[in-house]
Amino acid sequence: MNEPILSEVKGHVAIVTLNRPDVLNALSVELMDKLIAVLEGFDRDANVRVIVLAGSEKAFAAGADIGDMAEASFLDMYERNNLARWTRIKQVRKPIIAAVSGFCLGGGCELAMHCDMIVASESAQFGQPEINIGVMPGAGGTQRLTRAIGKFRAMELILTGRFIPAAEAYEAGLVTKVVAKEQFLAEAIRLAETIASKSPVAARLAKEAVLAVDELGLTPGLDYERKLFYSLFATFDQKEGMKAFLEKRKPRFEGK
Ligand code: DAK
Repeated sequence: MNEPILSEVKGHVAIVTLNRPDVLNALSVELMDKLIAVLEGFDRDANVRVIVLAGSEKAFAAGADIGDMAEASFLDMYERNNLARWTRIKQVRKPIIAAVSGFCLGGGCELAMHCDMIVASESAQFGQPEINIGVMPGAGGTQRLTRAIGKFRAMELILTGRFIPAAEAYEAGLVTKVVAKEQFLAEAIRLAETIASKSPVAARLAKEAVLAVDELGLTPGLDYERKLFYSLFATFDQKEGMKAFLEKRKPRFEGK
């Protein structure tokens, strides 16, 4: 009942759910540790090809647990080394789709931005309201939000703490798609199933190449992409995918 992370596997899709409804899924240390363990477990599980990370209809997550931080000193925060936890989420190699409804704020928004796609319900609200409690984003919000929506919009959200509705987040480029409130989880799972029907090894390498855009300039990025592309010719899935096309049948990808 009090388990902060729930998970299940349907076919090749793992569904991970944040479960602290009383506090709008505030990201406690315990929740984060369990979330990382579950994500890393699915990353190793050969049957799982795509992960959906969801909250509830009311909240994806309203941020880090303020109760955990309110009395912390500089040294407490430094010693906790929370950033190492977030780095482990960044290192998950399988595609992760955030299924977002309701509040998606602070660390919650940063968690959604660690995912590879965001499916939002029309009732979702995004924001980095840390400024309202005397701090600023600490898990990548200044960097990832700015990359997603540009300096001038990110600056306004981060400096005012304003929440934006799903439609505005979509228009700004933060969100993959917006769907009716009743549909957000089903739609995220549908998208995951579509991706899971492709070659899982090609999907993982494509994710790696897209994420490299944040680290590399254009020429090294193109070189990196080309090397990953060539490496796929060592896989069964490339042979199967191209053969199936020529034989006018559906491919049977095996992830090898
Ligand atoms: N932490 C703890 N409890 C929270 C919470 C949070 N972030 N957000 C909501 N709650 C709790 C409320 O205290 C309340 O608990 P009870 O009073 O019922 O015991 C319950 O959830 C329901 O909330 P409200 O009564 O406030 O509900 P409303 O609908 O009136 O308002 C709200 C919803 C989302 C607008 C409001 O709850 C709110 O403003 N929440 C705080 C949002 C926020 O400031 N988020 C940013 C937190 S700071 C780091 C990485 C990341 C971070 C920090 C460090 N490192 C790598 C070092 C991230 C920091 C943050 O996210």
